[in-house]
Amino acid sequence: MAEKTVTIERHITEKQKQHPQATGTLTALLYDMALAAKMIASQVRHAGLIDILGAAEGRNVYGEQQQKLDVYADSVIFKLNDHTHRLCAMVSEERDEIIEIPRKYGKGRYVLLYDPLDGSSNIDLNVSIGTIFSIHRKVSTGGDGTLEDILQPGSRLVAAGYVLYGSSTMMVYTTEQGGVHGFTLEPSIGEFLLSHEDIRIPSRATYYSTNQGYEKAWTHGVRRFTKWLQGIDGEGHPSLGLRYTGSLVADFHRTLLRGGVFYYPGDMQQPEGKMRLMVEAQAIAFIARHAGGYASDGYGDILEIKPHKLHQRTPLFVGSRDLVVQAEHFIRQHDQDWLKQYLPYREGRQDAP
Ligand code: P6P
Repeated sequence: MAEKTVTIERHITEKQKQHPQATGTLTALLYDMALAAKMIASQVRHAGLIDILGAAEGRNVYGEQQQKLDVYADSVIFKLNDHTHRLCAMVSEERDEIIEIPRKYGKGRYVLLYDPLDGSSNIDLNVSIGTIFSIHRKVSTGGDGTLEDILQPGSRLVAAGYVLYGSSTMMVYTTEQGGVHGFTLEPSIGEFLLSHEDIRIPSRATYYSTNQGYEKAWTHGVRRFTKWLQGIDGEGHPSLGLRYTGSLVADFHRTLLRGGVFYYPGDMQQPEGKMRLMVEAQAIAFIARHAGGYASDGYGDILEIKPHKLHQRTPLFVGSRDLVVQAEHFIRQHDQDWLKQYLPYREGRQDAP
């Protein structure tokens, strides 16, 4: 745990000073994501009460038109970023198309990709939910952002992070310079304070995390991998406990801090899996890599996948490197039929079957 009192703003600014060529644009972008996190957290905190306190005609306690929280979170992030002249485009899990920067505002040289409120189906169960974001550098020559600027491999990301709305609100971010840092919101002063400096995934795993309710549909290799994690199949691996919340950010955050592996595999019904490559998996994989971990789709490094469509899905195995590599071994050994279905989709030679 950190001893000194450092706000996220000061941390981001001090990191920027280490790069004289930095213009401060990325710093301001990250700062705005921290502001969005505070605004979304304030609504998430009393989400469960809106139904109790909400006015009869569907308005919330402040007389505002009651919005679904994920729509609200999406609009907060959009409105904080559409006019800042820092972005040339945005991509949201909530919207089918590329989000253009309104004509009246100047275009910048970054692209912001985000899942505004991941796991929102858990809100009325009071289970932790999260926001996921990542930032690519513009590569095309024109002013407006294009698919070329967006469909870049995760290895080219400039920054990525998530916000976890849990027992406390935490924001975790990393940049291309490396280092993964966690900040906990002190609500009484509205500041994110450094609480987890330079997070490294522990080499000793504690949990595995997956929805084992789908085991019947899993491929043989994924089932063998799961038995190996439980210490049932194969010699020598200590059996791990199972933890699963059904909220990616919460399950990944635990994996980041305690070690282990989270996985949402592809299967023969849905070879491409469920996770969105551009607005979920790339960010998670970038953070995992900078914390000494690894993220794979079961075939190879998530960060090396060349995206071919905006809402492309991917299987996801992420956490302690040795465990994720072991998953790849089991899949290579036992799941050639699944690979034959999935690889054409991964390479953009065919859409999801
Ligand atoms: P399942 C939430 O809907 C989500 O996208 C992730 O946050 C989570 O990891 C996954 O889906 C849960 O899916 O099928 O286990 O409910």
